[in-house]
Amino acid sequence: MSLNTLIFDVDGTLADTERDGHRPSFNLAFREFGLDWEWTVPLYGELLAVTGGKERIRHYVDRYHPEQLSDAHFEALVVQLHQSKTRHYMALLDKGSIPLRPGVLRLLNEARQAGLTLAIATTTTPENVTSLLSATLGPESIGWFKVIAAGDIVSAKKPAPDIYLWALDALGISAQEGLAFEDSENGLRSARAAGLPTLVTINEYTRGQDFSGAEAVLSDLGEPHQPYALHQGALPPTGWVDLDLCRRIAKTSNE
Ligand code: XBP
Ligand code: MG
Repeated sequence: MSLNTLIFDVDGTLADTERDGHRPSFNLAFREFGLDWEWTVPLYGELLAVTGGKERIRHYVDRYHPEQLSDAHFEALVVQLHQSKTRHYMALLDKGSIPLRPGVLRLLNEARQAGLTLAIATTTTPENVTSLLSATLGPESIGWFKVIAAGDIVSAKKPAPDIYLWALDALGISAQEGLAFEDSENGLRSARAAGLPTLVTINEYTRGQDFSGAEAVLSDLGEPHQPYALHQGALPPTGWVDLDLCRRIAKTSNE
C-alpha cells in the first residue's frame, strides 16, 4: 500500500493555537462568568496533559477547586464556560492573529497538486477548525479536506486512538495508506495506536515529551529558506518536509 492521505492534527500542528489562542479564551470565559480563575502560561502547560476543553476545565476544577464538583449546576457550568470560550476563540481567530506554522501551506499545496487526500483528526471543537482554516487559508480551504474528524464525534479523546480510527473509517483507507502529523505525546499515542506512521513537529509546550514511536521529530515542517531542525529519527538533519520525504517516511514505516 502506498501513501495516499495526509492526516493533520490542528492545535500545535497546523498552528500554534494553545498559548495565545485557547488559553486566553478560557480566561475570558472565566471572567465572563465572574470566576477569578486564571490559566497562566505555565499552568496551562500542565493542564494540556488533558485533551479537550471541557475535559480540561473539569480536570482543573478537580485539582484546584474540588469544592465546586458537588455543585448541582457544575456540569451545566462547564458546558456554558466552554461555549463562551469557543466564542472568544473564534473571534480571536477571525482577527487573523494566529498564523499557520512554517511549511504547512507549502505541504498542503504540494499534496493537493499531486492528488493526495487531506484530512484532519483533532480533539478541538469543529467550529475552531473551520474558523482557523477560513482565517488562514480562506473559506474554500475547508473543502480541501475530505474528512474533518473533530471534537465530541468520539467520546474517548486523544491519547485514545478513536478519533484517528474514526477518520480512517470515514476515509475508507487503511493506516498503511496514511501519514499523521502531530505535535504532542497525546496526539502521537493516539495516531500510533490507530496504526498510523506519525511525524511530530514540536512546539514550546511539547518539547521534552516522550516521542518514542514517531517516525521523526522535527522543529517544524521547514521551508527552503527556513529549514527544520531534526530532533529524533533517521531524516536529514535539516531540510523541509515535502511529499517525497513523506512517501519515504511512510514506505520505511511499512517495511
Ligand atoms: C487539542 C486540545 C483541545 C484544545 C481546545 O489537542 O487538547 O482541547 O486545547 O479545544 P490535540 P476545545 O491537538 O491533540 O487534538 O476547547 O475546542 O476542546
Ligand atoms: Mg495537537
